Amino acid sequence: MQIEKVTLSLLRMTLKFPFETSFGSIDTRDCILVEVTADGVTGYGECVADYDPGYGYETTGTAWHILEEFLIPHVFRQDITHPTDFMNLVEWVRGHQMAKAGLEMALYDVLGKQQGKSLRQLLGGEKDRVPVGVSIGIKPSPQAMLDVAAGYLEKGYQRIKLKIKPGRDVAETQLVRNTYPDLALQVDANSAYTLETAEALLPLDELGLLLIEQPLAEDDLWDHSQLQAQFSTPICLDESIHSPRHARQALEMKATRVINIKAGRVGGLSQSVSIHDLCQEQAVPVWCGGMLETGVGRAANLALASLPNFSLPGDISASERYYHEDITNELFTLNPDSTITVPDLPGLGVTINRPALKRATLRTEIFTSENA
Ligand code: OSB
Ligand code: MG
Repeated sequence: MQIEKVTLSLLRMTLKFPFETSFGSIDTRDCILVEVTADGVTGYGECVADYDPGYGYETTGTAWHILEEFLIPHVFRQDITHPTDFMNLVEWVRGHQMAKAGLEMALYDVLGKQQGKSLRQLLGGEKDRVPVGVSIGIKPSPQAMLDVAAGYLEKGYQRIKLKIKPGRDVAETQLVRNTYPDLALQVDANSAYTLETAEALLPLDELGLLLIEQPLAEDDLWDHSQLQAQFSTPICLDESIHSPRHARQALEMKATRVINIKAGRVGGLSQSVSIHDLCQEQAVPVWCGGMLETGVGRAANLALASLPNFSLPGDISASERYYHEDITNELFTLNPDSTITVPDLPGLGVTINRPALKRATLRTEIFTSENA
């Protein structure tokens, strides 16, 4: 494909409810929409970096810089036949996985539209509906957490994830567990503990949780292996895994028994498939994480989660759970069996709601082979 034009748009999406994690509370979610035109076909990608570097080091500011200065000029100079070419081409850019993944997703959308194949087909997905759950932010009290969980169960979600941080952890998880003894339940600490302070989480090991997600720092692979040895509940790594290599090392070190795959965090969809395949060979379950995506990134997550070893429900909730106004015309809804249907139109299978996009856009810049 010969890339003719790339448009970046910085978006600020207004959440229906504040979302609190161990690294902060947000009312709005920023991201970058990447629009690629190649051979007359336009594809979309979502770069999931947020305004601030609380989840990882990337921000919309760093991602814009890396895209503008390095990734976009590079793709204008190359002939790319498949998105996996792109990943090899930009390997020389160290890190910045979210910036790479945003552009790569748009290339997949273009390729799918050119070939008349859905992203699910391009990635080798099988399921046409994928099991999903909901990720609930930290609340001011255990009772408030329980009330919110009850509301989502009423809507039909069959798997709940509770965000936790020191002091807002055991009591809320125990309350939800005692109220719903059979619920598929898991927690996510977003790196809020150290090997020492994580001792406070030992009571969670009695609650039959599916997994405990990212208790320790991103670069604490070794300490995660020490912690896993103290817990019978599987530890699941999110922030720590940036590549198939990290995934292999974490498994060899027994730092994790489950992996949360987010295409943004690992440099794109093709790397996500590699991690999926590696885990499948070792009978290690994976699931699709979420970054509060718009309809664009949500469509990609659904396609990814349709691969066979995505054996735990994903953090891919219905569109209505997130934003006052999404930027796609297609809105994803929850099926009664706690699944969401995977799009099957060519590419991502979504179209852009232009007026909504315009309302969410803070800044746009167009790059062509002449000005990049
Ligand atoms: O750690 O999984 C996480 C959102 C932003 C940053 C990190 C995380 C999350 C979520 C949201 O848990 C999941 C979703 O998109 O519904
Ligand atoms: Mg997480």
